Amino acid sequence: MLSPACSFTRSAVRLLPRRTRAGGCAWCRHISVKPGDLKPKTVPPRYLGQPSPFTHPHLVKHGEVTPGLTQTEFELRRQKLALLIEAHTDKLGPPASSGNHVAVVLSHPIRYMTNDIPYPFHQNQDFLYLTGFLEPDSALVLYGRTRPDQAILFVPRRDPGRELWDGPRAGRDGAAALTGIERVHSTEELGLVLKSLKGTQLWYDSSQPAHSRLHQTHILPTLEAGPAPRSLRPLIHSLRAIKSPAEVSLMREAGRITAQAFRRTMALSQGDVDESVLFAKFDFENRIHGANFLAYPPVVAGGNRANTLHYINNNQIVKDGELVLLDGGCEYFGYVSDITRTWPVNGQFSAAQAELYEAVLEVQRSCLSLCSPGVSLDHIYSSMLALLGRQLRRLGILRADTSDSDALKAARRFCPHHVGHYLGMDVHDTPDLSRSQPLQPGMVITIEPGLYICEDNDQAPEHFRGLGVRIEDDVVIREKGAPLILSSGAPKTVADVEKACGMG
Ligand SMILES: [Mn+2]
Repeated sequence: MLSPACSFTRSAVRLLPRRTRAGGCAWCRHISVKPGDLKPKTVPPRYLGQPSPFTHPHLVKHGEVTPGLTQTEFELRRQKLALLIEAHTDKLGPPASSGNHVAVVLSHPIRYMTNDIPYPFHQNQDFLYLTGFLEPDSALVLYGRTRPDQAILFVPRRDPGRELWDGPRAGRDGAAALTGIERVHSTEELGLVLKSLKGTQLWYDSSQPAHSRLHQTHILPTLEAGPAPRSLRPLIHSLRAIKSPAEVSLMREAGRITAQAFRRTMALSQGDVDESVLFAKFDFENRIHGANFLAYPPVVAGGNRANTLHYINNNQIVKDGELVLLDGGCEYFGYVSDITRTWPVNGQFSAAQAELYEAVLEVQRSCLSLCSPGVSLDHIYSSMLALLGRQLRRLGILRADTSDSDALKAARRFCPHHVGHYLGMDVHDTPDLSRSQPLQPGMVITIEPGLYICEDNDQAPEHFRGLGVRIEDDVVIREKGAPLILSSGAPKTVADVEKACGMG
């Protein structure tokens, strides 16, 4: 029987009778009650391969799949995707065969650092977005007539031999309890199930399969048998681009954690400091305050190395009197931050450093003020170039009589990257979404202008050579009023940065 203390969702409970053994709950084994027992016997809940309400009540609340995200929210995402597919079908014309649709999203495989040593597993975000399931070698199939609103989840079979090495798996019953998806099969049945759904329009991205082995074994035969699949990724990305309140809360936390990591890393600064020390401090401060890990290898670039945009060696000495540029972010239960600050390691901007820094800051502030619905990232980028061009003239890096069009060209040289990108589950989130499309409430973007003046640039005034400055914030677009800045806790004005550096 089902213990009253067992905190399952209704959908899971409906499946329970045939899975109940020995009077206990087969999924979480919350409390085992045998007929005739005077006192219920407590058995530790079974670990489901990822934090769950049963094993990690301090992280995952009842009804949630991952921290902060409920089964209902995941179900809503799948329903929205089904509606999008239906709407898209009307646009593209009827599918090649019957009116049935099947959408397939694969998980990532385990990737190996060397031999049989795996990297920490990182889930395919599209799969994670639709299921919340964190195991490799899994798949989601959505199917239905006119609208694919029925879900089947495929998960690795339980295997004591493998689980001895890799740790427990959810298995079919655990995955059903966790995700609320009632129909769960073992992954090896994926091909068979797809075959049984034949005569359908397939929605699947075959050009870059997320899992090449599952693609070859299970999907290719279906692909060869049927009409060309339609691309699914752009539809998922258009959903992922608009964040729900729960997603914004997770991103707010990621931003808060990383902002305070910046404050504490600045406090550690001193003349002559190894980039690797700042890197380690930043990593530590993110993790110790709740981040799962850094979202990407951070750039910790002292002096002229700030002009190498993707410098990630982080192994040289930043000298007394130099700036350090740190571009870093964390991942917090599937959502990331991406923040850049530039500061003097000895805690005091020189006159030239402050002048260049203030110029970038002014441009960054103007760009932030443009972040509202209807404006596109590309539009903010054009504005950034114009504003940077003006600053380059003011700083004397360009001659005062430089024409506007030449100033724009120069701005592109001194800032070779875009003003920003979409942000969410990924650092460069939803890359299928054009930056020319108007921003909408709930979108999250970065705003990150910079000016980079190489030490060998003999066109620029000498006191600016070897300086590189970027200032990057994470921004939520809101319906009305000013945008929400998720990274506002990271010191940004010259005064605040110098104060933070003096806190050590
Ligand atoms: Mn960025």
